[in-house]
Amino acid sequence: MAPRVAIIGAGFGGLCMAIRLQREGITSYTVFEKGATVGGTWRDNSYPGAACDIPSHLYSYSFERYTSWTRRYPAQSEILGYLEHCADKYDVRRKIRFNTEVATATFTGTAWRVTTRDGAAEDFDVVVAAVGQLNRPHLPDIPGMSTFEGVAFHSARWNHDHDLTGRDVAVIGTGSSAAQFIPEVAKRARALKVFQRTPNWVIPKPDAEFGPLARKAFRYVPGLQRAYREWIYRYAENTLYPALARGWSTDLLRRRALAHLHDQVKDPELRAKLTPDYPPGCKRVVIDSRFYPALTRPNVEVVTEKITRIAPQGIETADGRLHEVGTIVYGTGFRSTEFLVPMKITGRGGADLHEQWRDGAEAYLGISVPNFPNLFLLYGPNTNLGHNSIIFMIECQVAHIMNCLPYLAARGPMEVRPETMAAWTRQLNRAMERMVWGAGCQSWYKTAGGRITNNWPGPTTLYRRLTARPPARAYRFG
Ligand code: N01
Repeated sequence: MAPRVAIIGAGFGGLCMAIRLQREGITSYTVFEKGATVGGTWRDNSYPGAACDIPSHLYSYSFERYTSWTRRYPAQSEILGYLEHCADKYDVRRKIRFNTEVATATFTGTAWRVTTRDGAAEDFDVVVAAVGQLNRPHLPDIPGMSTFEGVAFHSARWNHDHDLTGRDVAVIGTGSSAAQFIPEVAKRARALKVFQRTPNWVIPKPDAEFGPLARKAFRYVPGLQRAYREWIYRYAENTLYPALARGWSTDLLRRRALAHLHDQVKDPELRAKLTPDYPPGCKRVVIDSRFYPALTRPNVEVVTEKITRIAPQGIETADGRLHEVGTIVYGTGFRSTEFLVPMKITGRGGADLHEQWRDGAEAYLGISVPNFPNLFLLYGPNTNLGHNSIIFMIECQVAHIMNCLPYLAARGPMEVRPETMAAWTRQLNRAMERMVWGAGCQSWYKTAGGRITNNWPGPTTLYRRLTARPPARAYRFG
């Protein structure tokens, strides 16, 4: 009998899992989705200018080539359209329970009992958690935040009812999200103050619309889409990855970013503010061509003084200035190291997943956790990338889980062996040593204790090989 599978989340990961099951004829699955539509982070991040900085043809499933991409880098609305298209084409939408948030998952010895916030409970053989790494907004802990008398919101919960036209606006944060919405806010606001704590390395995003000829070619020339996708993938793997591994292209990346800064920012004082003092790639490189020009507009000021307090009228900085604004947008990122929070996941013998992960989340292949049989993670610990498409990683993970299903169906619940997990962690730590992420910067890749729990330190080709290995030796059964 086919296993009963609970999938948590209907973003890129959850949909990929559902589609693979559906295509293999396994229909005994349910997708739990807390929101009202598919899309996950691409549904939640609807801020003006939201787009992907990975090219459309690579930021999509390998099995679902799409002829509707209108540009090299997809806008958020296009990605959502793509995911809606996939949900319909593969007929998985009817298996999704929308507005249904999973509260707990408990291993009973033979099955997983999944309960939802509305109190309903149901048993499954397998749980696939596909909630992503960037699903919970991080709001900073700045004194006085609650006293602010204007309108404040986080970039992932954009207040579309609040028109910014003619207003005095502050943006806190200058990561990849802020870099995308700052140009849009700058166009509308009377005055915009950008509070930058740490400058980022920024490289250009060579975006362009596909002309009618290119779109026709992608539609009708056999193999063109596949070849184009392969080319982008290889390019990222062979030029960007070595920069993150402190290899041959490190200096190239630095020079590219500095040249971009010099081209777009002529004022030496502003340029100095925007020049990072840590190696490129240590924090996620921002890929954007519109960010710097927005910062040079006459109505925009980049503030680098430390924020000391939020006052009713605005933001106070360490130099004693009060920056009066009526709107604060928090572009302050996500609670990225708190995997699977706020769900309570209880494994064999009452093991609590978050207790087990108190020093940082870890999972074999980023997928399986000792003491948690038949629980699989998509986009789990140490599977994020700084250089290539996360959809590639998700497809590797789904393939691994699909390989596991016949084993657990035949031999009972499967759980990664403790010695496999220990060897995995050792290898990961060794590989991590050469990566640039440890080079003295703070980033969302790390826990407060400095452990890198989010990123995959190898080439993605290696990850594909490792996840494709037959699972029997790594797991124990029953
Ligand atoms: O978040 P971030 P993000 N006081 O964590 C600042 C993905 N993404 O939403 O650097 C002052 O990168 C913080 O400062 P610092 C992508 O992977 C993908 O922008 O910590 N400032 C930083 O500037 C990306 O990396 C796409 O010193 C404070 C900012 O807030 C990830 O999402 C598009 C502060 C947070 O930056 C997250 O990006 C967009 C404080 N107390 C995003 N606390 C694609 O195109 C935080 N900050 C695929």
